[in-house]
Amino acid sequence: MNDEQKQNDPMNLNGKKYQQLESFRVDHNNTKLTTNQGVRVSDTDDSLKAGDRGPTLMEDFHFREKMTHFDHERIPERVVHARGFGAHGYFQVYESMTEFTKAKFLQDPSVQTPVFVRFSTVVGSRGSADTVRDVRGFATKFYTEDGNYDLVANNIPIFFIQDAIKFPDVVHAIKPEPHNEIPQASAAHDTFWDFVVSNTETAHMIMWLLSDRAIPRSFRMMEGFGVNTFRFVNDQGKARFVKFHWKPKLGVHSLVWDEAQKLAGKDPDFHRKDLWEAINMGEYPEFELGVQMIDEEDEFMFDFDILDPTKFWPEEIVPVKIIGKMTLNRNQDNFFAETEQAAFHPGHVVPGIDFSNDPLLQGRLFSYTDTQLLRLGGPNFHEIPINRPIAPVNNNQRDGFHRMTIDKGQVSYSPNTLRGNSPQPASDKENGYVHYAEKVEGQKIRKRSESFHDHYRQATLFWNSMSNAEKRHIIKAFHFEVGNVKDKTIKQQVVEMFNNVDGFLAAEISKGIGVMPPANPGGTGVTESSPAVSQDNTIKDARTRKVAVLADHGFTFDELMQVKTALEGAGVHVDIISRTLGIIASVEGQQIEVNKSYSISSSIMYDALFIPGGQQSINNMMMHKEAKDFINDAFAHAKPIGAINEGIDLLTNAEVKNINLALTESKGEVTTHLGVVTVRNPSDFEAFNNEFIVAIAEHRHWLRENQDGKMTG
Ligand code: HDE
Repeated sequence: MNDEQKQNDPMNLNGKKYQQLESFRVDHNNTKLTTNQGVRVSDTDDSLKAGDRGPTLMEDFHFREKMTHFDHERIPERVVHARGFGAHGYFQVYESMTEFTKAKFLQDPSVQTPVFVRFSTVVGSRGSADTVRDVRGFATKFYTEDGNYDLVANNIPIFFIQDAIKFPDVVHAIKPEPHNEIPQASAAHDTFWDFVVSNTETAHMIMWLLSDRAIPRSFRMMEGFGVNTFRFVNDQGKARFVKFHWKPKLGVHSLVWDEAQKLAGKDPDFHRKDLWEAINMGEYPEFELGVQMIDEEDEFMFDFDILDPTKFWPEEIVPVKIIGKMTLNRNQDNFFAETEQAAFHPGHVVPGIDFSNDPLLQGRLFSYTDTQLLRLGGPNFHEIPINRPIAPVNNNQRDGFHRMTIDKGQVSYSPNTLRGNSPQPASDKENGYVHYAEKVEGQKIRKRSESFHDHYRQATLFWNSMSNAEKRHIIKAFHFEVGNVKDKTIKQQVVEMFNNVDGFLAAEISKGIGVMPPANPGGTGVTESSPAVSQDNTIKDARTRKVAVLADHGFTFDELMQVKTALEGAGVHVDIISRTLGIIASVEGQQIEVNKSYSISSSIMYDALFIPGGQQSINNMMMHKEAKDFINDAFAHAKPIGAINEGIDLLTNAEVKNINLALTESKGEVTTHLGVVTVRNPSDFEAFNNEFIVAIAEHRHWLRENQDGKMTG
């Protein structure tokens, strides 16, 4: 069965959801224009007037309806995670998880469970940019045969605060300041850092937020984390604590800050476009689902509280068991109907998945429905196509705004005799949801557990786990974020607060923000690290990367084509970039089409750069600042660069002069230095292509950055 047949197979859950959505999809091809009442419209360009220069008439029902509908097109944006982008796909478990959970969608490896995923930023408005420094949301709705299960995750495994009651405070602090609505989609302002220094539980999350994790290269290259601690419960009623992970098959990769800022202006849709295009090209993003499990008996075995959402469970201590894979293989048809109207909820669980007493999770369980009631205009948003379960829905809930179901019969209460007490509660055996019978006792008290009081040890653990380049990026991020704070006392307090994490870090922060270093170097004394959290140790894969090829009239055809073919063979995309759109001709006269001109492209939109030789082509490019900008940006952003013959001279002519290009003078020898791959007079291109592809897979070549964060050869 091919993918399409599978999707249409009614026994297949994946196909079932698609079919369900199909009945709501309308393409409007070859139709006549009508009103919402189905009345055909004869003219939609002129309102009904008393004379062709006269006033518009109230009785113009088509005008009134068209305008009223338009006036009401917008709904409130999400109070957080307003900017998002969704895609459809399916999930398949690798092997039965019956030992750990009775969740049906985790039992049978042959079942494809349909999913809808919405990726998002947290702070910015709906129209803000994709590449801002922020946490990314990663919410997945599984349409399981037992009802909908939502895994409402982020790309960072911990959170700012320990108790949900502080959520309105942290969000007010990080959103634009209320008196002037500045700045948009940014944490680099006084109120946020005032909140940080006043709430030391944020320390660990700040380390992640200022790391490369918060400027992902692509939604396809991010991890997802359920953050909160949940429970798996099996059919014997045995429970285990569980944390959920999504692991991208393409590895975890990031932009650099300068690039992210420039992209926010040049291509604010960078991430959504990347996802949309990848799916359209059949490069379906894949994420493996992993779980960390802790037995109930081991709850207190760790030097952190496993219910504290400002702590992660280091993978080296609690391994991640990979249990299945999600494939995103279908773009939405309509952004509003699908992405915008999707409603996720951490409380949407199915039998086999239960909650813990994590105080952040407990509060989340209230918030999501509450906010959706307002955003989606009433209590019936579960009937919106994207939110409908494929499992049957039967209950006595009735009426309310926008009710779609026509509930038949006179009975709408329970228990009843008139309809044989239907719908009847289902027993445990019939897979009725029975909450895990955790024993709880305690005094009613507004208090934080002592076990939540350490705010720094894991922040140090995270810092210790970073590579030198990652550490440099964190320090530079502090310089930007706190450098933008106007209140000097807050800046000084930031240094004091992060001195509790690491003395060197605090001293380095102080250097860039104009305040005193800490009097005495501090720290927690934690020396361990967790290699799994460093992006240095992630999957390195060239597939789906994008390479810009700079060329002009008079390029060497063979050099361009051989490299292009090899790159495409490795799943890498190639765009020919030149001064203008149209055709360019090689030295020998062969013609190729330019994909992008300098005015509609930029180095920041690509992962790597290639410059084939050809004296005339290079001479032409030397006259153009845009070609040099491409090279200098690509070099500064630590991107792989490939050049052949005269192409190397263009590198030297730009600012890549420190690099030891002399090495490349030796005939036919490929040289790779700091991610710059060059060769002169190659006898064949294979060695060059291979090294260039390895350099692309590496993603970035951080050794180019010296200790000051400047570029060096
Ligand atoms: Fe959310 N969060 N959140 N959150 N969250 C919302 O629900 C909330 C938290 C997350 O694509 C809201 O429908 C509270 C952690 C995602 O539609 C709101 C707390 C994590 C999305 C809400 C948290 C998340 C939301 C806003 C406790 C990672 C976007 C709109 C402090 C596990 C879902 C909405 C989508 C959205 C409340 C913390 C993830 C206001 C009270 C931790 C991915 O209900």
